Parts: sequence; structure tokens; C-alpha cells
Amino acid sequence: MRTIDLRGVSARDAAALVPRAVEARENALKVAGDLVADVRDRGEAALREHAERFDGVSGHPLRVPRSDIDAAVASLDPAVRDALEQAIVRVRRASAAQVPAPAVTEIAPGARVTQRWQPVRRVGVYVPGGKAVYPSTVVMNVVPAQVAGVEAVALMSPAQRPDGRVHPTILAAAGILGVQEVYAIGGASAISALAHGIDEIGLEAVDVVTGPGNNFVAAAKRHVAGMVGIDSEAGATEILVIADATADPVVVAADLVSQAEHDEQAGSVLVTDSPELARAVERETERLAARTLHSRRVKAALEGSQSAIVIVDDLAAAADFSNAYAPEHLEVVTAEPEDLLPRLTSAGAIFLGASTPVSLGDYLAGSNHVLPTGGQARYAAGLGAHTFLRPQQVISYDRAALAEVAGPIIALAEAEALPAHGEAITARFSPERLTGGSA
Ligand code: HSO
Ligand code: ZN
Repeated sequence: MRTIDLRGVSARDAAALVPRAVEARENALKVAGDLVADVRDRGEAALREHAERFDGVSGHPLRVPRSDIDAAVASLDPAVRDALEQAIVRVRRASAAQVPAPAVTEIAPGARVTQRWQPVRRVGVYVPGGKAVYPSTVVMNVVPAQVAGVEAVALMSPAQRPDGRVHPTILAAAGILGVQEVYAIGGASAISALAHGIDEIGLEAVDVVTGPGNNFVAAAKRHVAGMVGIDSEAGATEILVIADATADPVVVAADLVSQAEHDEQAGSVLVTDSPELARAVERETERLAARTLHSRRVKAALEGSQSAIVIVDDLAAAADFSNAYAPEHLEVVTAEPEDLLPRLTSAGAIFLGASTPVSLGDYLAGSNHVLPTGGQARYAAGLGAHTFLRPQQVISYDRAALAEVAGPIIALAEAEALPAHGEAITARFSPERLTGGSA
């Protein structure tokens, strides 16, 4: 990993110093646009053609039979089943805290504005099936939707060779969560199918599409974003660790390597005020990277421009750097991690202290692991029950409360040359004064 020494240097642009890997967005948008339109226009025939072309399978059932889901649950490794069940319970509890209670505001006597949180009716979850087969991602998408009160969840994942089945651990995770509507459809085509619905296979269009995927899946989500809700576009994963001299370099290195394992384009950044720790972590990451299972991928990620060890004057400068970088995951491994919290503004999720690694959050913390990447944490939130809820205002005034504001309403309506607006008020109090229009 390269080292950037910012000691004695005043505020610099963190995002530019450690630039994220750039992906081929333009091309993906064009290709995905064509696939999305083809599925919209030709339905099942297009889905079958795309499956043959991209997944190398044909003639398979697009809707996964219930018996396949049950069989996958039955043959799941008991330790994995137990782990998934524990994860579900914890994510369910933390997600429940994301559902706000309705808030009633008495604007004046007899005048009430209530804010309630209404779930969307139907959700589509996309789960990749290629390099990354993550049953944990099924949990992280489905549980918050269920907690929000969504009526129906449809899940899609690519058909696997040779028989066109969905990956069994994905099916098992769906089955454990009670999701019975599963389709063996992958990529940009799946996103289009969810957004438009496919009559021939009895697939009804959804209201919100969530879930990670490759560039083409992300591009397809952008294409359908006008007609359905989507979660934030997931890019390569990132970890930024703020650590001081008290941190264990082996632990810090292990955490940097853990996320680099996902992708050659993953970003691993250490920001520290201790040059000794910086050197020790560099040594340890090299040692770990050399012997880990996905060594090649990890080395590529750590050597990329998106990864670095950054030395700063103090922890306040470390916090400023992190805020500007806006990482997906931020770990604070310092003597007093709570002390830094008020200074930390932009991060997908914040992991405090040496016993709170990102891997914990990926699986069992109870928090959600679908988080904004690529600096989107400056303005976006991670996935949660709120992704599937809409705040909706319910307004209720009695006659006296309306009379109280009749004058100002009529004044504003006249100022906007919309007299019928004012007459909707007048009609309730002195209908004889209605002019019947502005003629
Ligand atoms: N760290 C990934 C999520 C994940 N890790 C799934 C393991 N499985 C993005 O937050
Ligand atoms: Zn991970």
C-alpha cells in the first residue's frame, strides 16, 4: 500500500488524493438500456434469450418451484442455517427501530397534521449469483422490507449452469425468510422484469427494487428509477480505519484485508496520527495479503489508487479526512473512539472500538450491510426499513380551524390568480358569495 504523508499540510481533498477506481459507466448504461427495453417490449421471450446469451442456460423454469426452495432449506448446512437465523433475529431488531411512530402536530385548536409512515406494497430484491454469492445479502434486503410491513417480496437471482437453477444457498436463505416468489432471472433483465412485470410468467411489477449487482445491474436500476423506487447504487466496497498508536496493527491489517477480499476495486484506507502504526500496518497487510485465499484480488485492491495509508497530524485531521472521503464503512480504533464520534459526519456506517470490526457488521451485528459507496455517504443512507417506507401527511381541520385561515387562503389564491381555490373555501361558509368562476 502506498503511504501519503499529510503532516503539516493543511486541508486537502481526500477524495482526490485517494481516488476510487473508475468503472466503465457509459458503456454499461447503453447496454443495460437496450436489455431493459427488450424485456419491457418482448417479455418472456427476451428473458429466455438473455439467459441463453449471458448465463448459458435455456429451457429452465423462470419461476422457481416451491419444492426447490424447500429442498434447499432442508439440505442447508445446519451451522449456516443457525448463523442465518441469528443474523435474521438481530437485523430484525435493529430494523424495527428504524420504523418511526406516527407524529401528530396540533397546528392550532382543531387543526391537525399527522405524519405516518406507509410501507410500499411490493418489493423486488436482486441477489447476484456470479463471483459473489451472498446469502447474508438476502437477509439484509428482505428483513427490513418485512419489518417495514411490505406485503410481498419477489426475489431474483441468475440461473446457474447447467440446469438453470438458482444458487442453493440463496434459495435456502429466501426459504428461511418465507420468501416463496423466487425467479431464476439475472442481470439487467431481472431489474427490468421486476420494474415492468411479466404477464406470461405471472410476475406482477414491484414498487421498489433493491439489491447489489455488477455495473449492468446498477445501470439498469438507473434506467427504471423513474418508474420504481431503487436503493442507492452499490459500487465496490470500502473500508476506512482511523487508528492511533494504541491500535493493534495485526487487527487493523486484518480489517483492511477483509474488505479488499471482495473485489479488485475495493478500497482500503488507514488514516493515523502514528507513523509507527502506519509502518507496522503496512508490514502486516503485506504478510496477510500474501497468504490469504483471495491473495491476488486482495493485492490488486490494496495496490490500487483507491487504497492508501494516510498519516495526519492528529485525530481531528483524521476525522476531517474521513468526512471528505465519505467511506462506506468507517472503523475507529483509538483509545477513546466515542470522543471522535461528534466530529464524524459522512460514513455509511461507523464501527467503534477494537471489538467492532466490519466483518461483524457484514453478518451478525444487527446493522445492515447494504451501505452507500463511492462517496455517496455524503448524502445517502444505507438500506433499512426506511427504504421501504414513505412519510405521508394526513391533514384534518374542523370548521372553526378552517374559518381561522380562510382569509389568508383567499388572499394567496387571488395573488396567484387562482380564484377557484379561494371559492373552495368560500363555498363552505357563504355559498351565496360564489361568483361561479372568474368570468
Ligand atoms: N462488506 C460487503 C457485504 C458482505 N460482506 C457480504 C460479506 N458478505 C458490503 O458491505
Ligand atoms: Zn464484506
